[in-house]
Amino acid sequence: QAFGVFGDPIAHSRSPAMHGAAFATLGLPHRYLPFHVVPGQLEAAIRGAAALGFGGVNLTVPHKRAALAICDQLAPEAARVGAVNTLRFDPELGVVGHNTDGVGFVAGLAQLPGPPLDQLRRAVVLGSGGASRAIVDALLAHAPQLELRWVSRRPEGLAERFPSFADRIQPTSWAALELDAQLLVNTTIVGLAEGPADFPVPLELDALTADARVVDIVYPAPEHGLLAQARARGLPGQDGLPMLLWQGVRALELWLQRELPTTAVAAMGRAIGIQG
Ligand code: SKM
Repeated sequence: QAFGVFGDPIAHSRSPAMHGAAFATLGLPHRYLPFHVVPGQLEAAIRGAAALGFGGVNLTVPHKRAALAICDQLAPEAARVGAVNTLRFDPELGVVGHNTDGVGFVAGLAQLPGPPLDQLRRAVVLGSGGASRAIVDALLAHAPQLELRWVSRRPEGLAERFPSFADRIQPTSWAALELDAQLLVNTTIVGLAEGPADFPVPLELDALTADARVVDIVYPAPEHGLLAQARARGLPGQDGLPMLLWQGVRALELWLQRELPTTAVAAMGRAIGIQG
């Protein structure tokens, strides 16, 4: 069976190597290919893949929102987040849209030492773009005690995006940012040397708690960026590769309708240069 990833651009994607490694380990004859799909062709590409008997596809930038309207059914998290990164072509249900970015983030985070999610009380998420919405949703869904500070240049209306979690979201401007938290997640270009002038770089990480973790989903993370600062303070940190790995694992589990063995997860991690 065929699988793939649609994006524009797409040449940089590590998903083909990652999923290919899983199929090899599982002894499956499936194929996973990258496809350059421009926005105007998204619907035709999805219908075409379904007609050709693909099992499913991943969607990456810039297709995750546009795909919502093309899906026949949406999984609850995809509807909440307002974005789809995994399509499953189901003979009865049609095109089913899922979002595995959030659960992928949470699974990656669990690999870093620190308090378990159900004990997490305070987190800061920098940025309000597509990736951050999936992360905010998954964190609030998995960490019932969590109060989350969501930092954006335009914080107005952020909490209302998640009616079921609105009372646990504190929309915050960059100017009012306070970092007394157990988890700092960066989904912006903060830390990149060429970031815009109004981004506060470097951030002052001193206020993070002693058990705090830092995740910078930009990858490869810049040498002088947040992860380097975290490392200098002895705090555990990770870049975006664990999230990439685990969103792929969860997508593949949806397509194959079974849990992946650790050998397959490890092979997928090796294919992108990390430990799974
Ligand atoms: O959500 C993922 C997507 O499933 C695949 C991907 C990639 O291949 O680079 C990146 C993320 O957007």
